[in-house]
Amino acid sequence: MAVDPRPSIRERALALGFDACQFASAAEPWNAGERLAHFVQAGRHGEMGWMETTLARRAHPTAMWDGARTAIVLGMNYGPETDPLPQMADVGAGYLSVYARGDDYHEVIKGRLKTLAGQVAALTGQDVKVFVDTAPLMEKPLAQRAGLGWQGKHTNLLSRRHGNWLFLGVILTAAELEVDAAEIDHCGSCTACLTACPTNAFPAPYQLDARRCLSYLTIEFAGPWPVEFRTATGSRIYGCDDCLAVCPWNKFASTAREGRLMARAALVSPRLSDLAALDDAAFRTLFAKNPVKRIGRDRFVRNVLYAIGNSADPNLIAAAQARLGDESALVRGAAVWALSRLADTARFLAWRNEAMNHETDPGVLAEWDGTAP
Ligand code: B12
Ligand code: SF4
Ligand code: SF4
Repeated sequence: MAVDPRPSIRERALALGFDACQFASAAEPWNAGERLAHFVQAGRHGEMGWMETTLARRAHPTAMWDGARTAIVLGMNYGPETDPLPQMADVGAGYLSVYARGDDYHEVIKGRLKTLAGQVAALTGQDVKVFVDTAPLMEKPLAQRAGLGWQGKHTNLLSRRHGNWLFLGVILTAAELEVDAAEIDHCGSCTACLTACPTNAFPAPYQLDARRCLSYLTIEFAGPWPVEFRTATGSRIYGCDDCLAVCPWNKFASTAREGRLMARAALVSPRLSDLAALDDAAFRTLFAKNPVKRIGRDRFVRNVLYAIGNSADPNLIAAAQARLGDESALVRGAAVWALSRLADTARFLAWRNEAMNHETDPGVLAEWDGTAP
């Protein structure tokens, strides 16, 4: 391999729509595997049993493919047009995380990674393997090693160039290519992501307990949630962006240039009443080619009903009532919970109106103890 293939690989990656393409050793040892083992031993993966069963292969790229020498790490920017968090003020609307508002990124990235991998194989004459998310490979530490960014205190990879909105994908190759310098940590004394988390999911900076994370609960967790998290989820019905969105490095972020990752209008602030009424066919149609489809209708409607319970909007009582006879026990249980929450709200409003009618001292409103009228 007389000519350095990296500039050509990078150029092709950018032409395929990736926003970053850098190189790291796939063979050098690291401590990420031990940290992953600690995460799993502490039970922080919750019901994601596949993390346990693939632990040995996940520990290091060579544990999965001992021929791997270089990792080509790709990033694709999915930056939103505006800060998404203010959208949660819209009572009656559900909040889908930014990554789930367009086409499924696995589908967007996979084909392009394969195309690029074919080109890498042709340029280097060496074997390649392609990974995006579902394969047992730790993408974030590889991306930090390749200099794409650093793992922040919220454990995601962020960069000075793209902020927090970057999907990752990896190609492993048997070719020994020159590598880029690893990125260093630029979090400094900031703790914005840690304090923004609505469920205190960070036992320490740089560590996440997935069992407390709303992204895990809304997407990965199959059953009824502990009540503590039902109230904390607010209107978040798929994923969560709080720790990403509050990060000050987003001031350097730009809007996604890949049209398929941009938000579909129907998935920004969708009405909770419409979502609660989705049957399986309507759910599949609304979320065609979108990542939400993966969790299935029942789990999604469970999330919607928790959000309805949190809405404090008596207009949503009918939407929850309509689910009391649902075929899914998970959905029925969530509907009962939503109605009990809304009943509290309705009783409070009735009590407040009563108090107002009697020209009661407004200070009395602070005395509501949940029992009157
Ligand atoms: C499992 C998983 C989840 C789980 C667990 C998340 C997690 N932080 O691990 C859940 C379901 C909660 C999840 C949520 C999300 N995910 Co996810 N997820 C994954 C997956 C499949 C594996 C990640 C993994 O191995 N986790 C295990 C832990 C142990 O690994 P880790 O975070 O790297 O752990 C490091 C730190 O704990 C650190 N550490 C531990 N102790 C200490 C101490 C010190 C001092 C230091 C410095 C470091 C340190 O070292 C560990 C090893 O690097 C990856 C894809 C992949 N194959 O890598 C996507 C991935 C991480 N997810 C992604 C996304 C987008 C998300 C969400 C933003 C989606 C959303 N909006 O809801 C949230 C973010 C939540 C969060 N704060 O992390 C992207 C992240 C892209 C990026 N720029 O980082 C990935 C890479 C998918 C992709 N291909 O783009 N996810
Ligand atoms: S995604 Fe949400 S719940 Fe999960 S750690 Fe970040 S802020 Fe907390
Ligand atoms: S919010 Fe602050 S601590 Fe968290 S990742 Fe961003 S810079 Fe680091």
